[in-house]
Amino acid sequence: MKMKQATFITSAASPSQFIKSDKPIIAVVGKSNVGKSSFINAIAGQNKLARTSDSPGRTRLINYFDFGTFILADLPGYGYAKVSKAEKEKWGKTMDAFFADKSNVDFVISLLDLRHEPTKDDVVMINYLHIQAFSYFFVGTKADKLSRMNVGVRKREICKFLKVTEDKLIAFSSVTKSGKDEVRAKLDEIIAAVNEIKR
Ligand SMILES: Nc1nc2c(ncn2[C@@H]2O[C@H](COP(=O)(O)OP(=O)(O)OP(=O)(O)O)[C@@H](O)[C@H]2O)c(=O)[nH]1
Ligand SMILES: [Mg+2]
Repeated sequence: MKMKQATFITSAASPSQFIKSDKPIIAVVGKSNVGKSSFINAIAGQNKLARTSDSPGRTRLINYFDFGTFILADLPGYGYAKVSKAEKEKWGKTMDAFFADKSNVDFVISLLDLRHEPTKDDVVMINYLHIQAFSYFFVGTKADKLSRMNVGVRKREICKFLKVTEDKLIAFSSVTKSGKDEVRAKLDEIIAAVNEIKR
């Protein structure tokens, strides 16, 4: 994939600020701290495009990034216990509004921590995507924290747990950039498919 330098487009705090585009809009979802912003930076090959943080709940808005041939939307993470009830409700409403209108999103990348079994919140999110008939694939983050053998083991276990075939999950590390070529190849496929539909 030839890729121009990715750029920040805008942040959306509410539905009126969601963007529309002729380019495929690909949403990155996952629990707080799973590595969504780091993933976006790794794909862009830029360290400071999306803000990352050691403390979960950093990304509170939908942040959009233009990758030239497609747009990535960095969604606020779910499942962060220390967020207030009011804030959780606001998050839920924003997400519902985002996914309710198919012109907001063409494809979803669901990030899971490769080291662990998907959480209850992960399962809720994935079921939601499934029921709403979204197209998605999985990225297992923090692969650098596992041995090579365990990457394979965890990949198989998570796919079994989710009842999906292994081609649906790419093991990834924002630290070593392992899995980046695979993700880019997958993105190429998605972009071609979405453009076919959008045209
Ligand atoms: N070792 C390792 N650490 C990672 C990886 N990806 C992210 N991290 C670390 O995990 C923490 C959270 O990363 P973020 O990218 O900010 O996570 P996020 O999903 O955007 O979090 P929120 O915005 O809070 O929802 C940071 O300390 C990152 O450095 C990875 O592939 N390997
Ligand atoms: Mg983030």
